[in-house]
Order: sequence, then structure tokens, then C-alpha cells
Amino acid sequence: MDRTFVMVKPDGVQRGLVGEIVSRFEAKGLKLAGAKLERLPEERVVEQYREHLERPFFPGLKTYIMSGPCFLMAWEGKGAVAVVRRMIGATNPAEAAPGSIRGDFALDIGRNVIHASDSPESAARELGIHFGVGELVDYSRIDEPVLYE
Ligand code: DGI
Repeated sequence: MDRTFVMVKPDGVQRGLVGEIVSRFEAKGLKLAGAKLERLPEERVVEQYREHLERPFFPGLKTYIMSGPCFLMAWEGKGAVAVVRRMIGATNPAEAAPGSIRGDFALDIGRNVIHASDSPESAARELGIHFGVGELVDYSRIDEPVLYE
């Protein structure tokens, strides 16, 4: 099964959106394979966003991500990476579709509530940055036999 890395950013945690966000992924049928609330050290923020290191917004992004705890998750299911990206919506919440998490809960690209991996390769890389092998658990959802063809 496909796995993806998802992170509620400090604005989402501080606004009390963790439960709502977890509920959406659970209701979709995805399986929670790992989760933790954590203040990210600088090295992991830099590693997470390494493709943006030279961008003008990077210093502000780093300060924001380190400003409070993030809620880190691994979600598993058929096509999980693409499914979750659609559920979180466009990077700029002003353009994110209503019904998506960014579309429903955010206004500003610099405070867009949530991160999710954008490809299977990114998912593997990002899960490796944030979770140890023993932190991801294997079990079955009781509804799996009716969730899948
Ligand atoms: O994968 P995404 O989070 O949807 O988007 P991304 O990988 O292009 O950018 C990572 C984060 O960097 C994004 O969630 C918010 C921030 N960001 C991207 N472009 C801008 C930006 N922040 C500001 N302030 N301005 C930008 O143009």
C-alpha cells in the first residue's frame, strides 16, 4: 500500500484543527500508520524544504514551521500520495478548492495549515526524515474488506 507524509503546521495545531484534519483522512478510508506532535529542529526543516533553500520566502517559512509544534503523520492507502494532495488543495489557499483543507481553513500562502508529500519519491524521503522505522506501525482497519474492490 502507498504511504504518504502529512504534517499539520503550527498554525493548524494552534487553531485546533488537528482533530478535524485527522477525521477527514480517516473518513476517506486512509489508515493512520504513524503520528506525533513535535517541535521540529532546524536541520529537519531544512531537509524537508531543501528544494526551497534559495527562495526569498524560505527564512520566513523556516521561522513559521519552527514557531510551535507540528503534528506529523504517516497515512496509508491506495494512491495515498495523490489522494491526500487533492484533499489538502492548492498551495495558495486563496486558490484552493472549497472542500479541500486549505480551501476550507486558510487564506494566506504563508499560513496554509498543512503539508503533504507531492510524489511517492518525496513521501519516502520525507517519512525517512521524520519517522524512525519502529515509529510506523502495521495493522488492519476493520473496514478494509469493504473499502477496496
Ligand atoms: O507542497 P506545497 O506545500 O503545496 O508547496 P511548495 O512545496 O511549493 O511550497 C512549500 C511551502 O512553502 C508552501 O506550503 C508555502 C511556502 N511557499 C511556497 N511558495 C510561497 C510560499 N510562502 C510564501 N510566503 N510565498 C510563496 O510564494
